[in-house]
Amino acid sequence: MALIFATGNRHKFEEVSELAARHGIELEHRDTSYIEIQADELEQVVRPGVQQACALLRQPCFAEDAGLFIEILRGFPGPYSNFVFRTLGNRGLLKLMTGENDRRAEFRSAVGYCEPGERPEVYTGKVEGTIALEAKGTQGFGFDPIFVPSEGDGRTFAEMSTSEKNRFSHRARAIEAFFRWYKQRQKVRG
Ligand code: ITT
Repeated sequence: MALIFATGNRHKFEEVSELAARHGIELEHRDTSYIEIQADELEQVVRPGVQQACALLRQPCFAEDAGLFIEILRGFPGPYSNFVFRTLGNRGLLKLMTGENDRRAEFRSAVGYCEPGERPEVYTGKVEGTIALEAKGTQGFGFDPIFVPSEGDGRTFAEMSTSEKNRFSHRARAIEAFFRWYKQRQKVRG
């Protein structure tokens, strides 16, 4: 049976599909809109979100909540990344960072899996990096053009292919942890 990924973001689905294929997991996309609550931690956002998606679908599914946390801005935009991307965008964030030498930031991801009537299971991942001086690259989505991962070669996420981004990304790390647990459980259940 295919594993359902509840997300409205097709880029996320594309990234996760590649990881799923490596694990031999068949993925199904459902654009289930669920209400995202306001909270400081992504785990607190994804837990009720995936529970809601699961209740709507009446099937096991997973969801993911991600955000960009900028050190000098005390973690902004963090859990408000979606709204900030739609309003300020990359240009607005770069403007906020003008003249700033401390450009450290990290992407975080929280993946929640839920089965009907059960409490969600949550896995997290993160990647450290810096906010670039200017936007570069056309691949990926969201803040990818302004984020340079520390473990990379100086390119932004938007200058990388999906499989390159998956080598370091917050999402790939959280998803890998989740898939390992999920496969183990499937094995135990037979
Ligand atoms: P869902 O339907 O899965 O919730 P979303 O686009 O609303 O999709 P999130 O709330 O998890 O996703 O993410 C908030 C925003 O953070 C997202 O819209 C992007 O602008 C940004 N973001 C998250 N992950 C990113 C990534 O890997 N690269 C660049 N930007 C990212």
